[in-house]
Amino acid sequence: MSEALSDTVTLSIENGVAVVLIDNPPVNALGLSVRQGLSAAADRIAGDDAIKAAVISAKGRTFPAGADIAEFAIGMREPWLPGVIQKIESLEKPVVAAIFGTALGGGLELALGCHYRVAAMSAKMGLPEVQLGLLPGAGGTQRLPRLIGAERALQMMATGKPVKAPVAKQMGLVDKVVADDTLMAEAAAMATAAIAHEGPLPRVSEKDDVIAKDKADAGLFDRFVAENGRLFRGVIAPEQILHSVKAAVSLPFAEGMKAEAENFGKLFTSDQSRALRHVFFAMRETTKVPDIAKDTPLIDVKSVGVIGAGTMGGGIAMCFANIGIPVKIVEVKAEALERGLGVIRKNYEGTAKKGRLTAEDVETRMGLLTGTLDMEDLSDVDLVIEAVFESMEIKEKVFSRLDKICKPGAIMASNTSFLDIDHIATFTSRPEMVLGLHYFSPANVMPLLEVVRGAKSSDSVVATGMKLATKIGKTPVLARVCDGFIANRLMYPYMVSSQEMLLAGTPMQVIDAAMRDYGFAMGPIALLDLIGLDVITFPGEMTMTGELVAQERRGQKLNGGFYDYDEKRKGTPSPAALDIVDKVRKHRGIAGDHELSPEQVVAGLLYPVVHEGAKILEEGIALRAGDIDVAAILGYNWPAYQGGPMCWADIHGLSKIVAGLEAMGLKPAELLKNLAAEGGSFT
Ligand code: 3H9
Repeated sequence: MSEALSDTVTLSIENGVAVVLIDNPPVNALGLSVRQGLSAAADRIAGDDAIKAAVISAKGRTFPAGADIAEFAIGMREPWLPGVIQKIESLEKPVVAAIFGTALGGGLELALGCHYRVAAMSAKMGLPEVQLGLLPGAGGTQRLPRLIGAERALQMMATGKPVKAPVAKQMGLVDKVVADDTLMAEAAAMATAAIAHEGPLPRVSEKDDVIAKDKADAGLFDRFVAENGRLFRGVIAPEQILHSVKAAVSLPFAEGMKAEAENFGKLFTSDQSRALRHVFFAMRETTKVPDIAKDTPLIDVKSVGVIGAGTMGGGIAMCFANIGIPVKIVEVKAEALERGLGVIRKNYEGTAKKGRLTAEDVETRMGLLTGTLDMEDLSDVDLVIEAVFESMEIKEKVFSRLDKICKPGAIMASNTSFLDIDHIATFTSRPEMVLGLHYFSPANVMPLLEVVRGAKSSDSVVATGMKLATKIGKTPVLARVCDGFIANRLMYPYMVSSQEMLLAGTPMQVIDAAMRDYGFAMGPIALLDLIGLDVITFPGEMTMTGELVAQERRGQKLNGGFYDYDEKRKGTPSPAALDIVDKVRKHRGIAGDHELSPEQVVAGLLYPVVHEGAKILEEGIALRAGDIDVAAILGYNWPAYQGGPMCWADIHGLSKIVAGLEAMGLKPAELLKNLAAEGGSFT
């Protein structure tokens, strides 16, 4: 008989062993009622003589995957998790954690508070709090080093990467790893065996043999920082994790816990954590389309056709071959087809060289790709994705032919990055089957897929597009039709403003450094060089990119661009480009003496992005501000710890942005102005 201790925790007793089960779907997060239930369980275990030992585990798919992140925003109530875990560890009867699924964050900390840990073979364990801009705040920074040593603990906490059960066993993180289907029986047996065990219970907080070595190693922390510099760049949580682990090594447990709580508090209220928590939920929300019913029938996509074997087409084809779906690739000329297939093979072989694919995988995937010069061969595929040259005339030719070739029920998609999907749909007799699937280059790598919903696209077609995106490992963001959809439209003003700023007198390296300091991997001018100067067209009759291209400088791919590049791809401002900057200034009558500070650069480049984002929302192109943030983060490497443009705007201050835009001579979007006026926010 099991007894409910709270809405989400039950206890049953079998042969003197109390089995405490958490049942809080979907991931058994440690919300208020779970903490209440666990606290009550500890009281019961302590006070009931019929109970000699206990097992803590969960129902459903996983041992708790952490604190309830949703609760952070609404304010947490007692009992707090660190106290609950302490109460369990202090029990005088043995408690075993039976771990399966993903024991993450507070979930793993709960397991660390138990006296013994047994894990299912398929389980994973980790402390991913850093990815939310936090640190493990329920004793994790104090107990983990005592168990596996400070260095490994730092590694796990600063990267947030989980380890698999066998590795956890090797590290000493768990006592035993067992076959998945025997977990509960093994845990009960372990608890029963522990009843007979004499001497004090093994409490991690009382262990000091492992960290004794760390205490003696004076250079440990400096070494960790020196070897892992990139983990600390821009973000504040790793530093606080480091301080907390230092406390674990140098202070008694209780004092270390105080230090951990203090450091957790600093992060909890930080802008970075607010931003990263927003991103966590935004990433998971993009698949939700409010006006499409959950039970909308999906179209079964068992085969795909891709038109165009260029860089885009090839990358798109790989996405499907990677998950075992056969792809027919159509080209006009045999050489282009051969070249395209050759590039794909080289790509796969490169991955195999890095050890991430076997030679057999390469052949299996290549075996799923068939090249053809005849579009008629697409008569039996379930989905066609067109990735040909961006010209409406060519799209017309392709889609009107596809309309004749494709079987009824086949989806016809375009990978266009700016052309009107609704217009493309008119080239067919079945506009409801047409949508945009906009990949980012390289298509097999970039995690974003914009699913573009035409005015007539059917719900089934849209729902299938969204589902398919997750199947091929992408995060879909739904967009309505407009020039540039979400990510490219959003970032165009950023690129344009960077050109204007350079002409007005801020040196390119100052612009780029300001945006690197903000958190981008590279600034906008260097980014242009990387994308290629012939890819984006800027307004004005004489543009710097136009002049550079006229000199055969197309960026990193050809002769350098704004920068000259050495063999290590390190760029220095090019004298040729500086001449062109001068030439364009003269032509346009710009003095070029207006140099901005780094803060002004950030404002000058990002305020126009926020303005554009507000228009994208206003026009209903994106469903939510969070979708825009996800598109910027996944499509343009916007630093996640800044939350994406809309969340950043909320944190930065909407009124400040409105005033800044007006000072730049721009009329802020209505939505932005209204939100600023009423003290509202995008996210
Ligand atoms: C922490 O523990 C702090 C402590 O150290 C200190 C406290 C004092 N809370 O990802 P999925 C939801 S910080 C609330 O799609 P999967 C998620 O939003 C926490 N909700 O599934 C989604 O909802 P919906 C440290 C959560 O199978 C649904 O569950 N822990 C939480 O691809 C399914 O999620 C972490 O950071 C949560 N903790 O992946 C772990 N977790 O269906 C965060 C998930 O409405 N979680 N949800 O969209 C994960 O990494 C993945 O969710 C997991 C499952 C691997 C568990």
